[in-house]
Amino acid sequence: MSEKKGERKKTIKKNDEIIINESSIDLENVEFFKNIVKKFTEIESDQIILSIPVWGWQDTGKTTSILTAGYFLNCVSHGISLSVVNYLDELERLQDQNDWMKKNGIIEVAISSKSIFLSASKDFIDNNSWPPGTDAHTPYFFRIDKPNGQLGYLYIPDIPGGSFQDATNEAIEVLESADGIVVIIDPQLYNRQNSLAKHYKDEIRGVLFASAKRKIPIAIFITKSDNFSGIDSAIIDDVNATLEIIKSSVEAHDIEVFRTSVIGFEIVNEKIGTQDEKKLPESNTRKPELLLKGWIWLLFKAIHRSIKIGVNDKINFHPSVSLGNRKSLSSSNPDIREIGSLTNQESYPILSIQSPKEQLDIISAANDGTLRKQIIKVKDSAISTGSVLELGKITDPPEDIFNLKFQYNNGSLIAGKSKEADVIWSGILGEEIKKRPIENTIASWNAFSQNEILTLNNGGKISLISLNGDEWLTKKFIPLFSKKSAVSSLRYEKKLSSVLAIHGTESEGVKLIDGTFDERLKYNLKKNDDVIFLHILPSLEVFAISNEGKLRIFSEDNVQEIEGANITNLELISFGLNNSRIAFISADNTLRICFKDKKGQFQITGNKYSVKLTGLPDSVILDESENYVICSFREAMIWRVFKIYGL
Ligand SMILES: Nc1nc2c(ncn2[C@@H]2O[C@H](COP(=O)(O)OP(=O)(O)OP(=O)(O)O)[C@@H](O)[C@H]2O)c(=O)[nH]1
Ligand SMILES: [Mg+2]
Repeated sequence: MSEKKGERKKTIKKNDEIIINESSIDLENVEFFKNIVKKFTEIESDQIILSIPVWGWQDTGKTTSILTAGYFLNCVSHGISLSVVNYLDELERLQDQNDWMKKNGIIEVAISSKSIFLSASKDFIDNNSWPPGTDAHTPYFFRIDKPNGQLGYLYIPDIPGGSFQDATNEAIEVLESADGIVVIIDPQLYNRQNSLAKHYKDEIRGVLFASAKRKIPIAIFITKSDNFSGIDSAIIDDVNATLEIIKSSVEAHDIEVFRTSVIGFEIVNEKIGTQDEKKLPESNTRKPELLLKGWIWLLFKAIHRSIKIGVNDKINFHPSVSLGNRKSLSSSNPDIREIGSLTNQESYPILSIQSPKEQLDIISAANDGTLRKQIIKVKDSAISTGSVLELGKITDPPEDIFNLKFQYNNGSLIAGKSKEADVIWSGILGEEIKKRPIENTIASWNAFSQNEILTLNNGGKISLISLNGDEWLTKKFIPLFSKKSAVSSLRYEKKLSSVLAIHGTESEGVKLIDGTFDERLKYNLKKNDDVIFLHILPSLEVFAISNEGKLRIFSEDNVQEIEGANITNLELISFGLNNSRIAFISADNTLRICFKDKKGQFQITGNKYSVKLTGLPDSVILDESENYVICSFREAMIWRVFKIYGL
């Protein structure tokens, strides 16, 4: 009994008094870190989801502060750790319970954030380089752990400083759904005596007042508080004193000022010697404790606030991560613009593979089957061509090589006709991509691994075929559908360990575990009989085209017909990696994008924001980041590169 009582005391109840007690922290205490570890350990709550934007002007230290917190916070020493979300099952469960999460595509945000954070950390932590200026909204989505378990999730929208300066819709939205805010202040800029500095100070006051009014905890970071920045400490003292005055006049229950640095005050110029000044000190010599303290304080306050008032149901995750420039971010109109072209091309793009930021890695093929990787660098909405690498050859290529469907899987390339295929080419990119017959003609296929393909034949049989020496052999099969149809699509969904298939008017799924078909799954889609093209998207909605060229998206309970999309050329449709966007050429020779708007509805770009092409391209490739489209014209030997803005 007595033990139970003790436990209850620790639990945070929805009672203001206890909460204020539990959430009070003494920032000056020498044992701050030790105490906070204990306090985080004691929190008991359901999974919490927080949204914490970092406000600041351009180049003041927003991205660096986020990357530092993401890497250095460690629950054993700080009470809290941030990590990428790798296992999505828990998040899926949360998403199932919350419609707003579904609408926002929280899973997609987690997936894209993982690769963004891991690659940014590589530069910032391992290579000691400062991050490039943020040129589009970048979602950071972390799992929050405390010493004895998972606490929940943290969304940090990193939007360009320019968006805050211009007060774009995006800036307004992230501020509106905040559970707490970091306000970054560049002491040098703040201290200047000119009209820009006056404007800067006015804006800071504005954001502090607005956040205080919304009663969210506010952490003010005076950034670059280190010797490395060369900012005089007297300036920092001055700025600190002014901010303390504002702080005491602001009526938020929680507001604190922190002098922060991603490097640490102790590291002085001498230490870095003659190194390139632009390089950061080695990550293991950095001491960002004060910055971490600011984050810890803010997260602790925001977590308690969230426990008290309940989960945030207004977070806007901005699922479509665009690379639009600062100007276009202020407009919410999706817009496609040409940013350059490549002339005298003897190869034509067939596929885009994952590439570093500001770069497109395009695999191209020539008529004779020669494969190449073409690097295209993108900077400030202009392109330049990088190196070209020969990557082996497709042996015995068909005449219509560009009409094949290509899939890239962990270094290997698989190709075949998208319909009625009786041969499949496969091999490691860089070596020979060999042609081999398959036992049955297939209606659709999907690479399952380097040497395995899932196929669906006209009769409705799903097979897992694998490469055995020089032959494709059926390993396992299951007759899933009873009617014959030549129009079908299948998709292996890793998260569900399942194959989902649509075959004419029928649809069904089946578990695929350890290479064996297991129980069947319901996958009831609305019936649609006049379709000539089907493609299952990762959301399990289906992108379909009717025999009259109408575009329809159908799901379990709905068929959405999208006005104005007349698609007659089925070869000129390109699905991005996440399939949150689809590029296509409509019958009027116009390059358009089909995308999901913030409400979760599919739309297409209208005439004004699409590109009318003079001739019909031979191929259309939406790049892997889904921000660029490449259209190639064989006769003219040209690739035209387009950028998608405003999504
Ligand atoms: N000395 C010092 N310099 C810093 C620190 N943080 C940032 N900087 C400098 O400020 C520059 C900009 O930092 P970012 O974090 O990229 O700035 P941002 O606010 O994200 O800028 P935008 O993305 O353009 O809006 C860095 O490249 C560094 O040169 C710091 O703690 N100490
Ligand atoms: Mg930035």
